[in-house]
Amino acid sequence: MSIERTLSIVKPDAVAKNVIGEIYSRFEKAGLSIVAAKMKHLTQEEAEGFYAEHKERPFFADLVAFMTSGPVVVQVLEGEGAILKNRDLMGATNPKEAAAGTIRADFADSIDANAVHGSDSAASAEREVAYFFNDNEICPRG
Ligand code: IDP
Repeated sequence: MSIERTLSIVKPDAVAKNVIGEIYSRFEKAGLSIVAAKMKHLTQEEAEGFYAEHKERPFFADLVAFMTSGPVVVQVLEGEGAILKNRDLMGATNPKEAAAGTIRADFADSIDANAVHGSDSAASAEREVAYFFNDNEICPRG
């Protein structure tokens, strides 16, 4: 396994529940480092662009409405096998199907409001990190 970077988002439901720190703690305890972070309230255009691959899906409008409903925290996680490790920490998309102890099992209420986003492949991670961060905003651990 090699050192990877992945894009993570603490979604509006988790920000509203005041569990940013608890979610960050899970990343760090799993050996992932937060190497870039920002809080922002996504615009309609930013959310639509980020989820462009889902444009034709029936849930697209709801997804964009949810992601723009309040502030999010966007971060780059770095570490050994970071992409898969973060997906394992998150749990299944639908929290009802998420394994016990995962972020979505513990903090998500529904498939719409499911607490976190994480890149699902190396190609997605590269696109998604670049979507939110310039190279000079990323502070790798040396
Ligand atoms: P992921 O976030 O686990 O990678 P994706 O399939 O990439 O899941 O879907 C992106 C987001 O779209 C999900 O996190 C969820 O919020 C939303 N979503 C996915 N499938 C559905 C659905 O069937 N109904 C409503 N929302 C959905």
